[in-house]
Amino acid sequence: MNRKKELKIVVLGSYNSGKTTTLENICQKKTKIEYKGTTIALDYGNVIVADEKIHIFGSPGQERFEFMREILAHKIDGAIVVIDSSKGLVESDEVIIEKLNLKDVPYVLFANKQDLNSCEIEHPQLRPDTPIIPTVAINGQGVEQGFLTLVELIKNN
Ligand SMILES: Nc1nc2c(ncn2[C@@H]2O[C@H](COP(=O)(O)OP(=O)(O)OP(=O)(O)O)[C@@H](O)[C@H]2O)c(=O)[nH]1
Ligand SMILES: [Mg+2]
Repeated sequence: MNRKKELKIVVLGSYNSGKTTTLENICQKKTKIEYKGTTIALDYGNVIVADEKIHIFGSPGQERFEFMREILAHKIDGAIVVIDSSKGLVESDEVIIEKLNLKDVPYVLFANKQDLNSCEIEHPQLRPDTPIIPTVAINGQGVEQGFLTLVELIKNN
């Protein structure tokens, strides 16, 4: 059977950076599992781009759900790392970036919460060609364009 490959993308990043809000902007169909406003298991949504289905999993940011991030990041085609620009790159973001580099997974960085005061985003492990996309997930600014940048990156990988 000639079945098209479907892509799997995961949304990673530190606690409260805006991962769930970002996923809600990308996907027409979505669901989330939260307790008191924080993701406790995962978010899931999908979207069709150029006739191709893309599955998107949003990870929980809390440290106690590290095991869930490992499960969700299994066999991914690409990743969005959502950073809270008012805090900059925090330690858990650095761990995520190092793991993505090791696995050689294409990824983009969403420098989210651009409506707040932003810090500089720099880290020696960050590949110099990493797309850094300024976003405001609460109103969708930059999100779709950033997502399509990642899809393009995956296609050219
Ligand atoms: N000002 C501002 N607030 C935002 C932005 N994006 C998200 N938020 C807010 O930040 C808070 C956390 O957003 P979530 O999308 O739940 O963040 P998360 O990364 O999924 O959080 P966890 O699942 O707990 O790690 C919410 O109150 C959002 O409304 C943004 O671009 N600007
Ligand atoms: Mg969340």
